[in-house]
Amino acid sequence: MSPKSPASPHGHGSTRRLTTAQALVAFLARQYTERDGRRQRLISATWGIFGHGNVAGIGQALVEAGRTGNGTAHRMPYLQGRNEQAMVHAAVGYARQSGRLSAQAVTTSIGPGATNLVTGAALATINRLPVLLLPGDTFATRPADPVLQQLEVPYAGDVSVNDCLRPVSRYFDRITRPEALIPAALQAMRVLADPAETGAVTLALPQDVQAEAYDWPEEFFAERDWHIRRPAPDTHELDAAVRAIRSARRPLIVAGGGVRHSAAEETLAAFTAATRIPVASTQAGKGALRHDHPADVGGIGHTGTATADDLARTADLVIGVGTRFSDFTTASGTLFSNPAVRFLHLNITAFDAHKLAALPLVADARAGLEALTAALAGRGYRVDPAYETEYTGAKEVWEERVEASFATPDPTARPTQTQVLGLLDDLVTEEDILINAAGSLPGDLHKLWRTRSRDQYHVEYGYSCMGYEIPAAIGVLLAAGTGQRTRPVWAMVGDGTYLMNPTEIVTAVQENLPLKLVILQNHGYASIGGLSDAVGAERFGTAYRHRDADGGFTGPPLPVDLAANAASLGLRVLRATTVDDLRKALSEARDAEGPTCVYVETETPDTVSGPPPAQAWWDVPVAETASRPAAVRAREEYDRQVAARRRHL
Ligand SMILES: Cc1ncc(C[n+]2csc(CCOP(=O)(O)OP(=O)(O)O)c2C)c(N)n1
Ligand SMILES: [Mg+2]
Repeated sequence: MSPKSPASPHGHGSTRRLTTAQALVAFLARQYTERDGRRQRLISATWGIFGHGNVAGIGQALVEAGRTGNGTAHRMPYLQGRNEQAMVHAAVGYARQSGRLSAQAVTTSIGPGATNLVTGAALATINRLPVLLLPGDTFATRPADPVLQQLEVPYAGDVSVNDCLRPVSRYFDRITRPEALIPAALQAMRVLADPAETGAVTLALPQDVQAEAYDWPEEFFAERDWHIRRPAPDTHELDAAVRAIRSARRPLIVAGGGVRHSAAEETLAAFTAATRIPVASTQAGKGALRHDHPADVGGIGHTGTATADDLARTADLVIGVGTRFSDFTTASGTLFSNPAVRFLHLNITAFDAHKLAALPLVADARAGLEALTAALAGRGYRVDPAYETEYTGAKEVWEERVEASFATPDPTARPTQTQVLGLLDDLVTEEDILINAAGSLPGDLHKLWRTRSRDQYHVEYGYSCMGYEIPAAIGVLLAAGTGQRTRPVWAMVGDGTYLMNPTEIVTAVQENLPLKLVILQNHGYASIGGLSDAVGAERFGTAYRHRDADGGFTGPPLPVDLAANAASLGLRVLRATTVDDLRKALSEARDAEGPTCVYVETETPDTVSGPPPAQAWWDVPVAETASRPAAVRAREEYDRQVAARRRHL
């Protein structure tokens, strides 16, 4: 990195001769975000797996920036992953825990390394979480097509496998000349730091361009602050929103992930304190209020509580705050069944704010709630005390259901999954963070978990991607740790999920991060097995068992030992058989300073020891014609349910 001043193609000023990769890394190390007076690095570290597509370009640049970068402030730390998809999950976990104020980059080789990013990119974009993807790409100069791992498209010479990343990226560019990096890098930062636009951002880097030198204008390497804006509502939209709230008799708030991204929890609490409007939450919004806040009525929708879902059925005004109104939230269009129901939606993206033909209130969640609170204050709006008594009472009834699911009457028995949650509930404080994404756990957690702090509940349910949990826990640990003291971070996985992606255990061991992994063994897919049963598919292909004589999988469980597997990757493993063992193991894991795993075989729950049944429907289309009776019966039920669907116009 030697400054020099040749005749610059940029007119005047000094330039620095660097490779494209060196320039990109130096640029990334000098970007900051700022919101509410807090300033932090926009890209705090770079994950990478090297191959011929990035080893000599970005790889060499990371050596310079990690070791000999000028001063510690502009170092670019490198994190070594094992699987490209998992590296994106880790970065996403980091970004979510950082409140989207800080993100990480992920560099990969060409070909399989790059296409392994696609699932992670989709997850990031769907959940509106920032991550910068830097896949290598085939030569821009095309000296010897096809090079190793090059996709040849006979009808289009400019297509590479990286084009798979376009639909899952919020910004995509291919840097085919060094100087094209300047506008592309600035656009990439704009999107990452834009609360309405953010998601996966991809800069595809042809391997020859990565290594090519160029005289960069010195200004490109100046520190740059990206203000994370909090747009205030439009006065016309605000007036309409206030009128709608003032005329509502049974309003219900649906709090989504936007409440958390905006750090609007306290503002939401102040709004409900003034209005006493109850707050239901989506998977991403759970934790917007603490579970014991009087206005919190728990999860909403297919995996919701009876309290929230009954309120949703009778609500005359549903006030969305930072939600995507997914099918799980709306019970596939069947939940909001009051004929007079209207929607008001406070969302930073106009795209979401207009869903369900809502009155849009396009604004940052915190700014919007502050404006609503102020506008309503002078007019003394508050819900009828009878409505408040109704939902407070319903909440108490649901609490009894939670108690029943968590209770462990026999300490020598094998625990059910909900009893595992009950034991954790006994153990954790507001410090602990629980991570999960798929299987039967998201439903159980959404219905039952008593969230004690704003960021305790980390369930990725935009993409519900099996295998998110372990790498995400690493990202969360990197974001949540302060000095020697890290918060207890639990990755909760089913056996199917564990098998999907255990590889980043090695990364946690390498970094000595005190990951607490809980493996719940039930020999297959309890979730999809149950769903399969309900839709007439007879649990086909959902159990991990030996083949039977008929060719199905109803034989004995497979002799796999996931505890031994986790131990082989470097975890300390505590095996628990009974409720009592498990209580001790969880407590020991919580105190552990290194990465630890608790392994438990769970009992199939009965109606008492299991989770409450679904309180609302979810649309999974059933075979319209079939010869087997299970599917015929399931279709009859399906037709009955689908008849209740409404289009909100
Ligand atoms: C990557 C990925 N593939 C497939 C699915 C569909 N799916 C959802 S849950 C599930 C089974 C999860 O099994 P396990 O982790 O053992 O949890 P359990 O259902 O037993 O609670 C599957 C296959 C998914 N969500 N993610
Ligand atoms: Mg399972």
